[in-house]
Amino acid sequence: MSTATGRIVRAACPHDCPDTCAMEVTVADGRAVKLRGAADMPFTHGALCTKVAHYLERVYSDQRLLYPMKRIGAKGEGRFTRITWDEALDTIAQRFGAIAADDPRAILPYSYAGTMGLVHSSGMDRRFFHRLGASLLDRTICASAGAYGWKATIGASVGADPEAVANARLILIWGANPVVSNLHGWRHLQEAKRRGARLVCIDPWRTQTAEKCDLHLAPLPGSDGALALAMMQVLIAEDHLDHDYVARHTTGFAELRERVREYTPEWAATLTGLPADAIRQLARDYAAAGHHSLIRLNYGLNRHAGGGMAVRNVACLPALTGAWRQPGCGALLSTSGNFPVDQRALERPDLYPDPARFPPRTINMTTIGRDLLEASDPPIRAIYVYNSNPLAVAPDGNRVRQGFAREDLFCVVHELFQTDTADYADILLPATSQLEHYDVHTAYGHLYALTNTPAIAPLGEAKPNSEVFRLLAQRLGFTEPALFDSDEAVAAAAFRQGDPRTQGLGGALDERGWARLNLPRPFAPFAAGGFPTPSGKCEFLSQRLAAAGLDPLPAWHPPRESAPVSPALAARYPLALISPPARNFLNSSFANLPRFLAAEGAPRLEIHPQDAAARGLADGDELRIHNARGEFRARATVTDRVRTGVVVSPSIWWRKLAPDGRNVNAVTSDALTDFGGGACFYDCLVEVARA
Ligand SMILES: Nc1nc2c(c(=O)[nH]1)N[C@H]1C(S)=C(S)[C@@H](COP(=O)(O)OP(=O)(O)OC[C@H]3O[C@@H](n4cnc5c(=O)[nH]c(N)nc54)[C@H](O)[C@@H]3O)O[C@H]1N2
Ligand SMILES: Nc1nc2c(c(=O)[nH]1)N[C@H]1C(S)=C(S)[C@@H](COP(=O)(O)OP(=O)(O)OC[C@H]3O[C@@H](n4cnc5c(=O)[nH]c(N)nc54)[C@H](O)[C@@H]3O)O[C@H]1N2
Ligand SMILES: [Mo]
Repeated sequence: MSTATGRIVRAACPHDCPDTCAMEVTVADGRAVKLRGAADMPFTHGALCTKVAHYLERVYSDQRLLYPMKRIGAKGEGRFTRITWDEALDTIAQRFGAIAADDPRAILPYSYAGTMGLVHSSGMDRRFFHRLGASLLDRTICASAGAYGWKATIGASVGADPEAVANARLILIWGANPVVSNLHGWRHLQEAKRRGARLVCIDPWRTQTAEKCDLHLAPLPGSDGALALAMMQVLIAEDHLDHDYVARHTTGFAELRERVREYTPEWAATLTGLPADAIRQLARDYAAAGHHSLIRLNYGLNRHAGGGMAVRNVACLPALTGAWRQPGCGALLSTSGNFPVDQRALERPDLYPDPARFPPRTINMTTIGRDLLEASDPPIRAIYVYNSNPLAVAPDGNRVRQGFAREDLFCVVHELFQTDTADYADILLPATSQLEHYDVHTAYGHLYALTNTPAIAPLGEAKPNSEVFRLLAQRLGFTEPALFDSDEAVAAAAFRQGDPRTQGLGGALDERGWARLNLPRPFAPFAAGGFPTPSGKCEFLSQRLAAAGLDPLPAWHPPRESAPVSPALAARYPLALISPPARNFLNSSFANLPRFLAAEGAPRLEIHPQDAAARGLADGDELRIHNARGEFRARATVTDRVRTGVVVSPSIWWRKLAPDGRNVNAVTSDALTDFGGGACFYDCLVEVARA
């Protein structure tokens, strides 16, 4: 398409967000001059969020890395000198080759979701590291606990159709802040509200979302599992059940009834900090909505020691009332399981060279600090970071920093910007932005696949992830054709051949950049059961959990750092700290650019007036937030948006841009969740004092 003022290119937002927007980029004389949300893409609906509406400021930022560099200062100092791509690639290939000759598992790829594109986040990168025989990375830092709990119950990451939610009469927004982190999903929730639905927000913090709901319930962090158990207890004890749905489409109801018998609202009241009456009323309201209720979860409730079980407990609720029967009703955590991604074809785990000599070794990305310092057999000798900024985002940040500071660690960072992590690189490589490379996207908050067509040439000497791996494969003497596929060929392998959900979408994807999966509209996946579990039912009782040595039934898994579990710790560090997304940052992305820094101001800590008074703190005070793991500084916002006993620090700030060179992850722990080996970012006790 072209217009008088330029050519229009169809793109996709690369960022880690449920909304995965379709974008239109206007290009004139080789420069992107305008970027907006695609008006014809139903979910994007012509609008972008406060961050990506200004994506061109990111693309053309004077902070962009434009050529390869090598370190000349100490690790962490951030002093580099320009080198050629040949020198950079030769150095990496030589070091990787030498280490691999001893044991390739001493090399670790480290990546998450800087881009969610399949080619550049789970395509050529995976193929290269599989062929190298490097350590495998378990990508747990965000959603693995909740995904595990959900899948144990429902079977796959499939739920209510996000475009049909206006059909619901009662919506529980649970551990989610859609105004900030799912803006386009919020549009549909608002539509439900306009049509008379009642919105209830369940969040320890009075967020912008909570303010727009009819009711806000503020449970203590990590107590959602107890709240959901008590709701089940009321539904069952008062017989608010869809008996037909329960009989036909669930397993283990009798065992569940037995299990929840004692989990009364009175029991949950002390754990959640909510009045028993409010819990009972919530359950009765949920029952009264019948088949027309929706639970919109996000991952806020899964960043706790019991986060996997909490999501499982919540996921049981709609099968009790039969709410899955109605389109847009039931529950929604992620839609990603609707996309028939062919991981074996994309990632080629079969390229792993010698499993007999080097049995595959997996490193959990959440414990990267500990692993860099302590892993043996073999120790990590080299790390290649791309699509991630672990120095800012990984928990137990002091140990992460110590790990990356190891003089004997060979560190490659491929980045658009000189992040906190980049400062520790031996070789720092410049990456392309989304406007400079080709990719294909699925989504976790809607049902559309997207294609991203490059709009402009790479800036400076920037290269896409895939290209660097092709060049390294060549230098290491690898010959497998899969390591040299073009980006378009990798993308073509992304979806399972012959799956009806993606059959025939290619044309629309090429021309228009987006296409809805071939699914009924509206899509009510479990209206007649058919859960993708081993039993084909919603599994109150899970044989798979039993086989894994886990409790097969819903249960109460308390937060690790809480008064009941760790009274001595809670006496020293009485405040529960959560650090959810700041509206103008995307994890640590955008947190280096002037517009977004100005909008967020400074690192802040919200604290209740009573907790502030008890410590002699006033609004605007510079605070020291600390526990046994570390400390960071933030400015006090004294507000009743948080309940007593809870403090909130919107995140994720770059540590080097903070006056003390630290951020919130100095105090978070690298403990793992009950299911899925996830991170416990919001399971964190601290004390606060004036700095
Ligand atoms: N603007 C913006 N958007 C984003 C992101 C961003 O950084 N900025 N990040 C993206 C990413 S990677 C993700 S994973 C998603 C995250 O999106 P969400 O999962 O929605 O984000 P979270 O902040 O983790 O959790 C949402 C809410 O859960 C609340 N919460 C914390 N602990 C608990 C608890 O124990 N129980 C309950 N009920 N609620 C709790 C928090 O206060 C927060 O308001 O958003 C994506 N979108
Ligand atoms: N305290 C606390 N910590 C948290 C969270 C929290 O809520 N509180 N949230 C957690 C969650 S949900 C998540 S998902 C993680 C997020 O952790 P990350 O996925 O590491 O997210 P970002 O901080 O956005 O870092 C992504 C980096 O990838 C780079 N990048 C973007 N595109 C490309 C590309 O094409 N190629 C290359 N090579 N690089 C690229 C970006 O410039 C950016 O620096 O953080 C977790 N950490
Ligand atoms: Mo995330």
